[in-house]
This record gives sequence, structure tokens and C-alpha cells, in this order.
Amino acid sequence: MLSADALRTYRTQFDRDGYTIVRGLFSLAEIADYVAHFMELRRQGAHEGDFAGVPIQGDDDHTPDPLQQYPRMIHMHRWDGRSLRWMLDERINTVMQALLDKSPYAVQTMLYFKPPGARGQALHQDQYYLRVQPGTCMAAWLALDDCDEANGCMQVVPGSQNLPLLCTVPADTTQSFTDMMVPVPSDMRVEPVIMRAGDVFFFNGQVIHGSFPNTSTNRFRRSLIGHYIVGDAEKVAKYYHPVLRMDGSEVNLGVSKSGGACGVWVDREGRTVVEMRDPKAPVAVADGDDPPLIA
Ligand SMILES: O=C(O)CCC(=O)C(=O)O
Repeated sequence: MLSADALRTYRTQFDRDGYTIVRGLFSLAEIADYVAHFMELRRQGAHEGDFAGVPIQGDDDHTPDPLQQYPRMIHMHRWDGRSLRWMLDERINTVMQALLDKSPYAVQTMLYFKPPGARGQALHQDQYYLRVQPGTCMAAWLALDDCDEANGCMQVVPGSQNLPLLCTVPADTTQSFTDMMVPVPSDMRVEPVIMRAGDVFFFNGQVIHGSFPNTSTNRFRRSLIGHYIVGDAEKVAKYYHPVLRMDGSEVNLGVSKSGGACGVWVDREGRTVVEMRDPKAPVAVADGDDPPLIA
């Protein structure tokens, strides 16, 4: 049971940094069950929505990619009761209510297997995909394995929840299974999120996050992820419909569109700030020299 004091502490961190980690929210017995369940689903073969990542640029030798054997599963809650029950779990709802002041709506599940040698996912903002209006989305990221830098733990930019949606640039697909990323100025920290199996990382949809490759030789970095939207949202991108309340009933929301202005980093009198641009304009840093980007 989470005490009122603990929930207040999570809320304080969430308001300050855009994320919080609830340690041990799921027991190790539950985690062992989830691991067995999802490994068995993966072993059974392909499922609708599986995504093994974009091709690796310049890889003319067709290097074996571990993600081909362990593609990410998406929207399992639409066909797997265990995933649906997890997405709507009362513990997740309790934490979300403490962070958002009301129950969220649930829209997506994903399972990352991230076997040894797998690529990560370049730094991004989830709202780029979900396009929640008004407001933003939320993620609950459950570690199914202990996660550290060796097996490609999550990386986060604390405080980035206050940024607008940033314009994306191409990602290095030798490191990332997705092909776009957002640039991060050098004065913002990218921090590893070290977790134990059973911990849940809750983060706001504007928060810049992602992960680097799993460089271990024998450790999976599996995670079960739920995406949610704030409970007073009116629209979300089509891909995330149907939208569910946390009691499992369906909510009728509108469909949001992608596109529109996005933020680019510019240097203004020695300070790196965001300016909104037409998305077709090139991403550039004023003054040209030494752009403050993490590539
Ligand atoms: O699990 C990862 O490595 C990346 C997950 C992520 O960025 C996301 O769920 O939005």
C-alpha cells in the first residue's frame, strides 16, 4: 500500500523533474509471472503490431539484429487479458491520480524485450506520437529486469516536461531502432534511470527520454509499458483509439492530427532557448559554431 506521504513525495518529484520512480510497485513474484507470460507470447510467433525497428543505416553486410527475434510488442491489451489488466491496475491508477489529480485514460501497451546487443530508442518526447489535446500523455514503465547502463536502461532529461514539442532530427540507426530524435542542448543533463525489477518509472509525455543499446552479453532488459493521457483530454492520435477509462469502459474522444509548429534550440545572447518554428524549416542553432546538440 502506498501511503499518502509517499504519494506526496512522488508528486513533488514529478512536478519538479517531470518524472518519478515508484520502487517495488510490483512484487518479484508478479514480475516472474509477467516475464514467463510475455516470453511465451513471443515464443508463439508474430503478433499484430510487432515492430523490429527501422533498418540499420549503411549496414550492407546485413548484420544479424537481435530485434528481429525479439521485436517490440504493441497494443497487446487489445488481444491479451493479462496486458489489459496490468494497464488498468489499481496501483498504477493510484499513482497517476496522485500525479495528475485525476484518473488518466489508458491508450497503449508495449513490451520491449531488448535482448543483449539490441539497439535502444533515441531521445524523444512521447507526445510527438500521441498528440494529446489539450494537455499531454503519461507513461508507466515497469522494469521486468534490473536495468542499468550496461543493459540499456532508460535515460531521461530532468525538467524537460516544460518544453514544447521539439522538432525532430534523424537519429543514428546503428544505435536506435527508431529513426528520429530530438536534440538536447549541452547544458541539459541526460541521466540514466537505474531500476530494479518491479519498479515503475512514471513520466510526463513532454519529458525527453530514450535509451542506449544493450551492451551486455547475457542480460535482457525487458519492460512493460503503458501509455495514458490526462483525464480531461479531448483528442488523441488515431492510432491510440479506442481510449479506455481505468475501469475498462470506453471513452469517446476526437482524433488529433500531427504537424504544426515545433520548437528548435537557438542561442540568444549566450543562452540556449527554444523558439517555435514551422516544422518544415531546418533545425539549426543560431551562431553556427559548436551546436549544443547530443547526436
Ligand atoms: O524502453 C525503452 O528503451 C524506450 C521506451 C520509450 O522511450 C517509450 O516507451 O517511450
